[in-house]
Amino acid sequence: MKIILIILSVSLATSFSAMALDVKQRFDHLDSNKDGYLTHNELEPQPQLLSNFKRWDKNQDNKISLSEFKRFLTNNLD
Ligand SMILES: [Ca+2]
Ligand SMILES: [Ca+2]
Repeated sequence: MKIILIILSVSLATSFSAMALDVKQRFDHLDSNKDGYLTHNELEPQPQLLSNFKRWDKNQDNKISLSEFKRFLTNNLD
C-alpha cells in the first residue's frame, strides 16, 4: 500500500513539472523577441488568446506575462 502511494505521488509530481515545462516552452516559442512578454503581434498563432486579450491581460499592461499565459492555458484545458 505504501509503495503504491509513493509511485502515485512520484508520477503526479512528474506530470506537473512536465506541464510547467511545456507552458514555458510554448511561451518562449511565442515570445519571438524574448522580452518575457507576449504582445498582440506575437499572439497571432494563438487566435483564441488574442480574441480574449483583455480578459487574460490581468494587469492591463497590454502584454501577456508567463503567469497570465499559464492562467490562459489552465483555463482552456479540454
Ligand atoms: Ca515578446
Ligand atoms: Ca499583462
